[in-house]
Amino acid sequence: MATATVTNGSSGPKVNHIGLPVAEYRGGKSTLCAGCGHNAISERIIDAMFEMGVQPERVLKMSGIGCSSKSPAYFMNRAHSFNSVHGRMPSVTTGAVLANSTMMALGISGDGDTASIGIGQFVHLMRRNLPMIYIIEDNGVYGLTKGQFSATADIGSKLKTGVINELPAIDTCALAIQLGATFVGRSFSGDKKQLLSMLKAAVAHKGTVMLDVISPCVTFNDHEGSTKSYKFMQENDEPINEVGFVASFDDITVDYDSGQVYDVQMHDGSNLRLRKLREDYDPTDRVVAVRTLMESHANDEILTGIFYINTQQPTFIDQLNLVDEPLATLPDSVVRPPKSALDLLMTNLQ
Ligand SMILES: Cc1ncc(C[n+]2csc(CCOP(=O)(O)OP(=O)(O)O)c2C)c(N)n1
Ligand code: SF4
Ligand SMILES: [Mg+2]
Repeated sequence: MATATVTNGSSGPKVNHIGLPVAEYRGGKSTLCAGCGHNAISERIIDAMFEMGVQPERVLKMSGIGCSSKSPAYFMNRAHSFNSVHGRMPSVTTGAVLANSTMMALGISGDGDTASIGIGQFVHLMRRNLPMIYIIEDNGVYGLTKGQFSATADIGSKLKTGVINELPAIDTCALAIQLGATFVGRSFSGDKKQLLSMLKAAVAHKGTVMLDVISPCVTFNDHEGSTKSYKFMQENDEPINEVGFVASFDDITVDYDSGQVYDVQMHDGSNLRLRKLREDYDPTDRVVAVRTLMESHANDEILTGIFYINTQQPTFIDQLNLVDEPLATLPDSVVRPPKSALDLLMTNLQ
């Protein structure tokens, strides 16, 4: 795997290709429980942004409400941050990206924030292919409000109190693919290598990236009978492909057996290499992706990897044909209709 780091002289810290050390990508000290999967995801985001050489000030960290939605405070202090209302991160992010589409939006949500209260906003966001990275830190419970089942909890899974979930889970990946997201995958907070590669590829993608990351809640959902625990994931995680990523500024050649790899050219010149672990799986075919996910539920498998990718779909910004200059920085003289235009409008309404 390529790393984008070079040393800053003989004694200085390693810096990335824009000259920043990893310390510039860190955030505040986490107040989440020790061992919470969300902390591991923050660490991987720091690594991915550092290795990709993303300018921190160009990033919008967006979130809703929940332990997961608090985690943007624990990475990238130099980025802009907006902690919105429970389940409303999609609409706030849509507004922010429309106001300035030159920024990179990174939305952090929880399974409750997304699949329970926020499901209406989520489905409309996925239809639009808004350029953003949407991460669900998925622990199957409402961690912040003491561990009630969320809508991603698997049928038959058990709460600490012994309560059994009798409702089928919403598969946010299948839903996102069906609705139009153009880069969809699932990972596990405990799988450093897979998650880092997926996040780096996500940075390179132009369109909506939706990553559901299983992220165990050590306080309320890490016991026997849970399907979102560390033990369950370690035993049941079934990667569908091996995710390799070579950034455009890395000069690394990797040999693979021909026929074993899906090579995806990303917009920024990076290369995403998906080594097939299932003979017939085509990550560019939506129907295959949704069917595979549906079948995995019937077989009690927890599939991870990149399920679907489409680099050809126009983004919401392309569809709206927005001017290149961010709307947020256009002067009033351009965005405000003059009195004569308003008068004409009023006349036409009479
Ligand atoms: C409008 C509204 N309804 C309910 C709540 C209470 N509440 C806060 S966080 C939360 C659930 C969080 O669960 P999730 O998004 O899965 O995040 P986690 O804490 O598990 O990371 C709820 C129901 C709220 N803050 N606002
Ligand atoms: S309650 Fe659960 S989700 Fe919240 S910080 Fe603790 S371990 Fe993480
Ligand atoms: Mg949760």
